[in-house]
Amino acid sequence: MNNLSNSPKANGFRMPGEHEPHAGIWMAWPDRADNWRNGAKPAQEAFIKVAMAISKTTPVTMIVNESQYQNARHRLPSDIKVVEMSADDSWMRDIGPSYVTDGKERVGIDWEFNAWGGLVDGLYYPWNKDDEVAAKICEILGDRSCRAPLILEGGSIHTDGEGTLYTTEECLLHPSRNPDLTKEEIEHQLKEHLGLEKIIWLPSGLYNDETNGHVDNILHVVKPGEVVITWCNDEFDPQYEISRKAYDALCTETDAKGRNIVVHKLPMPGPLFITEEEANGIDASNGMERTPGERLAASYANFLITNNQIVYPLLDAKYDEEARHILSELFPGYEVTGVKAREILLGGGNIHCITQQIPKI
Ligand code: KQY
Repeated sequence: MNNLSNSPKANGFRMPGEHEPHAGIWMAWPDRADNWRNGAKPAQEAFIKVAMAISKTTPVTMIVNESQYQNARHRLPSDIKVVEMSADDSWMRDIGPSYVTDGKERVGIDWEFNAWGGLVDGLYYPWNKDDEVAAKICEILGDRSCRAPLILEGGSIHTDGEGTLYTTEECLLHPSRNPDLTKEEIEHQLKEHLGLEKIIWLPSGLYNDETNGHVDNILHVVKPGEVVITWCNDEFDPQYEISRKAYDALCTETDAKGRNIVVHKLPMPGPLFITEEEANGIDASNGMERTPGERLAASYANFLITNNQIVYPLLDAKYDEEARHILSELFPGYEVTGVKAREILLGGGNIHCITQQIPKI
């Protein structure tokens, strides 16, 4: 499958939307002390709560480094599978496979991973264990995998399952990802690997997002032709312009099926900032700076859709209920589960970033 003349698209494969049925969700146990405060113990509690919420509707598998295997196995409920597998950190959305299917078979697309920027502005080095995770998961599941010649993280794309992909120029055109490829060449790789017809580009992701603006922190596909984005009403906030430009880009586009895109809005939590106590609990490192007072890239759009359930981050008591209400209206008949997620946010992402779905075929 690695030769593009024999691409997944040419073979009738497409990437399903997240709203389509899932066979399982994979996660990775956090343990890096230079990303997760206090030896990652508070983050581990948050990951357990996320896994338990998901497992109400979907089987969960947690990969864990050897040194943490016993701890994870004892602390996670027995219905959550724990698999020892090496990883450099715990962002399964970005290191796991992006699955495509032809209705008979599932194939995992295995992107090249460079820790959100490699030696240009990556967040840690080395990242080789993370880079091997997607192929290992496919092998465990008995699925073929296809190594794609593109540096890309799963959180930098959202698909609708009907030929449309949403992404940001800030991330995919960043010099730290694929500087030798043109925008058209990147589009070609995406279309051929994921079975797409159209790419919709937002200019940027959320303000101060250390992933170089992953789309999953500002937008989520609700269903084909409908998305929800993080909105900001304060014209003095840097997020104000970013959200407006995203809205304008979406409203002036049609999707792969020629539909006008319906755009819903979620409130922006906060703004939220890292406290001195939180920053002091994180080991110093070269890539990930954690300074007291730094703005956190907080967004309710960073939720997971899985088998008639929405698992969304609780981030700010002032807006958590409003976010729940909006998500309940957007997903009628779905269970909407909020999980306290500040500890995940402190690591640089949220619930969507730490999960990866395996589609049902
Ligand atoms: O998908 C993501 N948002 C990953 C964030 C990585 C942050 C590493 N500190």
